[in-house]
Amino acid sequence: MSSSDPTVQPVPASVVEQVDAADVTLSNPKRAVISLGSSLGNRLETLQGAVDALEDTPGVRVKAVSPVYETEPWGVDPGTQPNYFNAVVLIKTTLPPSSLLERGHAIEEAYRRVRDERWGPRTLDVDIVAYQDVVLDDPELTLPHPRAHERAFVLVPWQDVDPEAEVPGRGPVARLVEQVGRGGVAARPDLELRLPE
Ligand code: PH2
Ligand code: MG
Ligand code: MG
Repeated sequence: MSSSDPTVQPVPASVVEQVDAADVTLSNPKRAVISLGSSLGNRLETLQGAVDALEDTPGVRVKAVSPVYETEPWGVDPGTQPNYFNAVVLIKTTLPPSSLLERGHAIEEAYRRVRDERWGPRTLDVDIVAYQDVVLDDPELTLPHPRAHERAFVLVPWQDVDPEAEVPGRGPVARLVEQVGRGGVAARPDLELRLPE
């Protein structure tokens, strides 16, 4: 049925406005991509806890959870830190990026993450990798994540859950995976994260 269908009556402007306003807060969720990492404690349990905590967040629905990868710590001298478990989660959310960031930090806190060393080992890291196609350079939050496009531990699981994905401003995830390679990123098919019901 097209809008020129003579049986379709025009909707009064006031109703259109109300519907639009409701749309923004309730029925117009945004896509976001979250990277999870853990290198201390029970890494798998921690990642599952983070997935569940995201789903328990009002205004967040977890749509997909990637396979688990065991990854060499990036950004530090080889052999000086334990390996990470990494995964990527696709969500739909009505939260703005700043609230999502806050929630990510609260989930990290729940796992008693201490931030003493940049790129030090951590029980849990929750990073917003991308939010829709938003490009944002704010001191609090850079979108997309400023290093996502060069990190196989983000790109490889992201490609698994969304093969067509693009890093806003950087190009297709599949091409970036080709560029950075899969070194230091090993699938752990013996491990699995559950998609919350
Ligand atoms: N996170 C970092 C620094 N280095 N290396 C791996 N393999 N996985 C991570 O999640 C990771 C890292 C800072 O957030
Ligand atoms: Mg990080
Ligand atoms: Mg972080």
